[in-house]
Amino acid sequence: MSQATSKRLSFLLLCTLLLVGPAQGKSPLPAPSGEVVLTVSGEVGLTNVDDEAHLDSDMLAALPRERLTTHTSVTDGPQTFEGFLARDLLDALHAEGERVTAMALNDYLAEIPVADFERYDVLLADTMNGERLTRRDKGPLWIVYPRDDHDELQDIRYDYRWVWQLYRLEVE
Ligand SMILES: Nc1nc2c(c(=O)[nH]1)N[C@H]1C(S)=C(S)[C@@H](COP(=O)(O)O)O[C@H]1N2
Ligand SMILES: [Mo]
Repeated sequence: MSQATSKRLSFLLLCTLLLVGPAQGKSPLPAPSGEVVLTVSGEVGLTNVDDEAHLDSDMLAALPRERLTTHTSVTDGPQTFEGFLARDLLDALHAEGERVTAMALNDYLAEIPVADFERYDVLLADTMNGERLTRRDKGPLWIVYPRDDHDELQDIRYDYRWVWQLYRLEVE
């Protein structure tokens, strides 16, 4: 099987898993065919490498796309982000836990209650103002809260959860 064919196939498999949803029970996640962007470990129902979910950009692109415009604590003026909801990712992987530890390429980490993702449309953004976030600048993924929509999110207690250069989530 050519690489393009197997890439296409794993993409279709993931779409099927996402569409069929949790009712179907545990099914193996297809192996990533491209560079791994995000790894989810811990209490995840669907895994593909040992007991972790290793996700490439095609697999992440299969999640419903969301857009969010908000101020941030590190930029001037509102910015428009695109990506997928943290909630949709955890649902798609059948991940169940109380909190996630979000880990960044620069060794920063933050603990985030999963309740945040249920209460708010928290985005795992891969673009800002139409430009893909690169590892040099806040990429591959940036956790973005809908700060402008909820007064309580405009608070230092939430700012530290906006992990940029996100590459790993541990669900506990
Ligand atoms: N990858 C990464 N994400 C991060 C941080 C960091 O050092 N590295 N700092 C956090 C903290 S403590 C805050 S308050 C916000 C804003 O950080 P800044 O104001 O220091 O730029 O980003 C958060 N996300
Ligand atoms: Mo901070």
